[in-house]
Amino acid sequence: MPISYTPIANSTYLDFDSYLSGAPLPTGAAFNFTMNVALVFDRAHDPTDLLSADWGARQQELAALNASNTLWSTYGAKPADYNAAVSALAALPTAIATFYTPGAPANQQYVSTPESRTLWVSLNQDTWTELFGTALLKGQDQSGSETYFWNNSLSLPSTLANLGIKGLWFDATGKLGDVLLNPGSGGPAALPQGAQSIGNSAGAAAQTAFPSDIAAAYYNFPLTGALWNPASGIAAPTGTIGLVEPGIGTAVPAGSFQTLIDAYRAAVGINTSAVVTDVAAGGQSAPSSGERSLDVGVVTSTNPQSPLVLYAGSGVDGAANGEPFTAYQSAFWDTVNNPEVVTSSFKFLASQPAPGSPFLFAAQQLFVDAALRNITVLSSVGDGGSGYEVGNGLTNISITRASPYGLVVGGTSLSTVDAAQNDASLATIVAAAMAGDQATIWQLIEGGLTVMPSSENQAQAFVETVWNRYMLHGTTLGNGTSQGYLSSEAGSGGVDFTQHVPSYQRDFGLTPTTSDPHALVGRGVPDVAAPAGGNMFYNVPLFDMTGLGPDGGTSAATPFWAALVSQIDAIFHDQGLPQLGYANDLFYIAASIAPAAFHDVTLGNNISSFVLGGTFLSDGDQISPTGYGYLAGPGYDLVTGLGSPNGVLLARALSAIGHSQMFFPNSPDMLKGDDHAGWTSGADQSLLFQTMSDAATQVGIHLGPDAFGFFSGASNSFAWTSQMAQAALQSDFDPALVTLFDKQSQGTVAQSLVHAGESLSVSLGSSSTQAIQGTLSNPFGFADFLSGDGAVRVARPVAVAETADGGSNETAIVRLRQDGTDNLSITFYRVDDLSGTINGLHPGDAGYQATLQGRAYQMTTGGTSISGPGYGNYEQSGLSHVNAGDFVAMQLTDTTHGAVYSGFAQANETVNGQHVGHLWNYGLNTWGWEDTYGGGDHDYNDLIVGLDFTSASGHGWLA
Ligand SMILES: [Ca+2]
Ligand SMILES: [Ca+2]
Ligand SMILES: [Ca+2]
Repeated sequence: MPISYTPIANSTYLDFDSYLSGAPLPTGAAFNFTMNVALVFDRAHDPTDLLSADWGARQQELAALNASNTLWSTYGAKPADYNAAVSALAALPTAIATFYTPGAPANQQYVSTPESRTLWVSLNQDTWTELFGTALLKGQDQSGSETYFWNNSLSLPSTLANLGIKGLWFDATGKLGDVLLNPGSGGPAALPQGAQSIGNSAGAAAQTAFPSDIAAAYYNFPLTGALWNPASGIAAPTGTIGLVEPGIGTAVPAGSFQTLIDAYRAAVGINTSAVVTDVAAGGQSAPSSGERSLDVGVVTSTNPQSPLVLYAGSGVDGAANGEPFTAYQSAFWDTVNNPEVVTSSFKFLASQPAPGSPFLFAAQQLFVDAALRNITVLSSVGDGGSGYEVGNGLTNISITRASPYGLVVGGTSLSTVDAAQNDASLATIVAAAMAGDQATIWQLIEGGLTVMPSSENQAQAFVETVWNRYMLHGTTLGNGTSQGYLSSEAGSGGVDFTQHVPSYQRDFGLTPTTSDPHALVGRGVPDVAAPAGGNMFYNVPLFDMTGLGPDGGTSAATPFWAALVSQIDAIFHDQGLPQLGYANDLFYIAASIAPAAFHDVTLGNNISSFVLGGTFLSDGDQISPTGYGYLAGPGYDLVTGLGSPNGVLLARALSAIGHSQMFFPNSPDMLKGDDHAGWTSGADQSLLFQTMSDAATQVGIHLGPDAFGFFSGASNSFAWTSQMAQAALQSDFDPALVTLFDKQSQGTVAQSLVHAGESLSVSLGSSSTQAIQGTLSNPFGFADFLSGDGAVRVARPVAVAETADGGSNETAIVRLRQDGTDNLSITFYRVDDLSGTINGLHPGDAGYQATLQGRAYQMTTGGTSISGPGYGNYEQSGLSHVNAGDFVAMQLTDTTHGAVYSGFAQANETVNGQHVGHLWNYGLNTWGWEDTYGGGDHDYNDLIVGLDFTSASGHGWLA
């Protein structure tokens, strides 16, 4: 009886890796082969609701599902369908064998289990045709390269098609290639001569350092010094990190991997052996591998305490091809070593599958498995610039690795003062910074600068730009072997238009759109970035794991971020939190409420789209540049994402968010609602209304049926921002940078009591506003209402003590930075509600002041108040005996002038009949004070105050 087939939608050969190509198929003929193929099943239940819950709820649900052993009966394949498929395959005229053995341990070479929804089968020229209804052919594509391909669509026998098989993948590395569009006459675009992007041309002055030194010196990783060094005896126990090393694993050309990695560690200054495991059931071959040397070198140098597991995937035995998909899969399903973090710089066999294709389904669902296994996956965005080395004239990214459940890492170039002074492309910015130009230095601070630029500090970080080494001389891109569009010299980045914008990017206010003529919207990548070369290289083992040498690429930036995530996991465990797992949303919340957690990269581009053929020469090939790509800029951009990390500030922000979501889900948010439904007040509370506008403007605040308005002058260009205030709360932030930006006036702040449930909206001039990131920041006590004319920050003047693990009798860390010359002192006290009431008395009432003193927190430095550190300076203290959910208010005393100011304006002096606000909110539990009677210069930075309710917990590694 002939087999009845059901076609698989979107499964032509071009759907596999050539979406939008429209090219003719290769031509060729049948041939003999053996290939292992993954049949990927649908899930028994859709995990979307689980994965779109907030992180805290997600972690609790995953823990409950694991405890009841129902995680995979819920979200794996339906076992009955899976087993029926095994039987149906065996019942075909030519029985098809699988890698699944019921009741036996999972096959380590090819993960084939109902839980993983994957059934690997071994096919040959006959069984392929029997299974898919069309032959696999071998031929040549239009460029003359050998490739396998098929005609028409793939089908499945109808007995199988109804069992939930939705995805397909192939262990056929290098055999199923993409097919490019006939290049036609696209381009050429006008390009500048010379370096295509700034900050990558220091040449011999480019720096090389051990990854651990880069982490400590430039990215403020939390576990450095004694917390890093195993010899100290107090180094933090960072968890297991999985490295995707397809087909390679721990095989080396000569010597033993253990001896070689330990020799590298010794060079770094690590006196213990690495704990290394390989998972290589299908064998591994022994080539030199730059990718592996980067992964191993960066991770083991930065996190010497982390056990490493290297995954060779299907390996090299039998018909295996070590396709990266198989190595990702064995990492995600390693229930023996259970890596918390998995990093990969290897792209899948296909990068450009069609939406709705079984190929994209297989790749996307693999990352969902990782999220459900509570693994954080770091994926490199790739090194091919905006064109991704695909000559279709468009911007491209690796669609198969742009999962919303993976953290995608882009590349930057970090220039020290020394490198910058030797990089002609940075001459203008160096000259301006050295001359003290405020605009330039302000921009550098947003990029992470912490020390006033000076020729005296040659090793100090100066500026971080996009990693892009493309170079044009006449019509020649590159120098023959490198620095052209086909030589992996720039961070990729762009838009995966096959999926919707992830909720965390939408909530951040992003609508990522391709810059090519298609202008398609989707998921933006990367999410984050780190150094990848240019003017800063990592000192790592050579390709054969011997010796030392400089290397880079997003393949270095990615394990660098993996090491940081692993450090944060160790801190989370120490504080009583689960590991981060899938946590992309937390990183976007952190960027919104704690912007100094990221170095914002604002300079450079990754433009490198092209078509094959034409009058330009790139790496020996004739091309025509088409000029589409992406620019770095303020905030999130499609080259460097949210930016590179300030590790400690990021860890503190994630800790605050993590504890808030896990232990304070019912703490009343400042506001309820969103821009679509409108906002209402989440509580009876006092709220600040802070105007931030380049021009003078009228502000309207609409509260329920009532409204009030006020006039605000323009904000000064360097009025302090959340980023500046939070950066300044680092002990090593240069006082000279603090005082350089003194006396920068803010706009007007008003303050009002608002009732729970009252609607709230803001207008600026004649414009309405939207709280673009309001859903992210509002749980942390503020929201910025924006229009084209500026913004009004609605914020609480009171901190809610969301303590670690919801604990009481805790210590809250207080960080202070002074940018006023008076002698100052600050008192923290507990109030009964968010309006500042104490025992029925309201701020400003007679007797309030005396009652307040009885509510003052004891400082860990003694007494119930703390003096300011002096002009430009920093100091740190703590509040003792803080209980979960305490409402913490503040009062400033200017002892020079004998004045006392409340965080509640109603208790303060009046000017023109209006009470003067002395407090300004700067994001996550951070405020600034204006110390002058009547408002003075309105710069609200005279004393910057940060409260941190979680960093003292555990060992206090973030304190
Ligand atoms: Ca940026
Ligand atoms: Ca002032
Ligand atoms: Ca000041």
